[in-house]
Amino acid sequence: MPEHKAGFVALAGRPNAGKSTLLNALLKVKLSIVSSKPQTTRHRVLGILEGEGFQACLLDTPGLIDAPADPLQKALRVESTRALREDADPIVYLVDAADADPAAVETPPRRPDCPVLLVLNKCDLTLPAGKLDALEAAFSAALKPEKVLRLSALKGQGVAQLRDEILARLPENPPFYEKGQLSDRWERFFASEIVREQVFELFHDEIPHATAVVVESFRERQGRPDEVHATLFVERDGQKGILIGKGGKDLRRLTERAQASLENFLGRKVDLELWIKVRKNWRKDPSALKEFGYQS
Ligand SMILES: Nc1nc2c(ncn2[C@@H]2O[C@H](COP(=O)(O)OP(=O)(O)OP(=O)(O)O)[C@@H](O)[C@H]2O)c(=O)[nH]1
Ligand SMILES: [Mg+2]
Repeated sequence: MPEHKAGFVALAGRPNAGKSTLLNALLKVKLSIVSSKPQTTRHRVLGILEGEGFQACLLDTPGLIDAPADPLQKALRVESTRALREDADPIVYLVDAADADPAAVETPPRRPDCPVLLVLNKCDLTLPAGKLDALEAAFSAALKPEKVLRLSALKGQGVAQLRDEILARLPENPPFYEKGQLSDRWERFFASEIVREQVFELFHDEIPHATAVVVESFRERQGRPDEVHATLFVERDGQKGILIGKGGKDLRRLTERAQASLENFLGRKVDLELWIKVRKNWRKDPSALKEFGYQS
C-alpha cells in the first residue's frame, strides 16, 4: 500500500476573522456561509480537501467569544472548543489583521501539543504601518505557532502556500471519509445554511442573530424541481413582521434569493417555500436550541 496521509485541521479565530471564507478558498467550493456580520457560523462545518495520497478534513468553526452572553453563544463555544481540543491537528488560527489589537491577544482553547499555523488574514486591506509586524509578534508570543502566514482569504493570496503547510503536517493515516466526499453534512443542512446566509445578507440589527432555520422537508421529484420547505424561527412577533415586510415583499425577496443560491449550490432547480414562526427567546431556551440542532 502506498502511504496515505489524513488528518483533521480546525480553522479557528474570533467571529468575522474570515474562517469560512478561508475554508471555501482552500476547497475552491462555496461550502460554508459567509457574511460581513460577526457570528455567522453556528456549526462545525467539515470540508474535505483531498488528492492523490492525502485527505485534509478541514473544520470551519463558530467564532470564539470570550464571554458567551446567552445559551446559544455557550453552545457555539462548546462546538468550537470540542473541534479544537479533540479533533484538530493542526489548528489554523486566523487573526483579522484589520481588526485585531496586538495589545489584546486571545488564546484559543487547544491541546498543549497541538501545532498552530498562525494566519494574519485580510492582508489585501490597507493597514497602518507596522500593524502586521506588531500583530505577528504579539500572537506569536502567545500561540507559539510553527509558521506564520500573511494572506487574503478573500482574494486567494497566500492560500496555496497555506494549503502546502497544512498538507506537510498531515499524519500518516488511511482516509477518514470515502474518497470524493466533500462534507459529512446532507443537503438539508446546506439548504438551511443558505437560507440563513440570505437572512444575514438582507436583514440588519438583531434579526440575523435571532433567526434559526429548520428545513422541514426536502423532496426530490422526478422531472420536477426539488421541493424544499423551511421554517424560520424568530424570537418576537415584531421580528416576524420585519422578515415578512409590507405585503410580504421582504419574505418574497428572501425566498427568491435563497432559492437561486440553493439552485446554484445543488446544480438543479428547486421550489423553496419559507414560513416564519415565533419561538419566544429561543436563544435562551435549551429545548429549542436542541430542537434547532445547536446542542449535542
Ligand atoms: N478584505 C477582506 N475581507 C475578508 C477576507 N476574508 C474574509 N473577509 C470578509 O470578512 C467577513 C467575515 O468573513 P467570514 O468568512 O464570514 O468570517 P468568519 O470568521 O467565518 O466569521 P464567523 O462565522 O462569524 O465566526 C466577510 O465580509 C468576508 O468577505 C480577506 O482576506 N480580506
Ligand atoms: Mg464563519
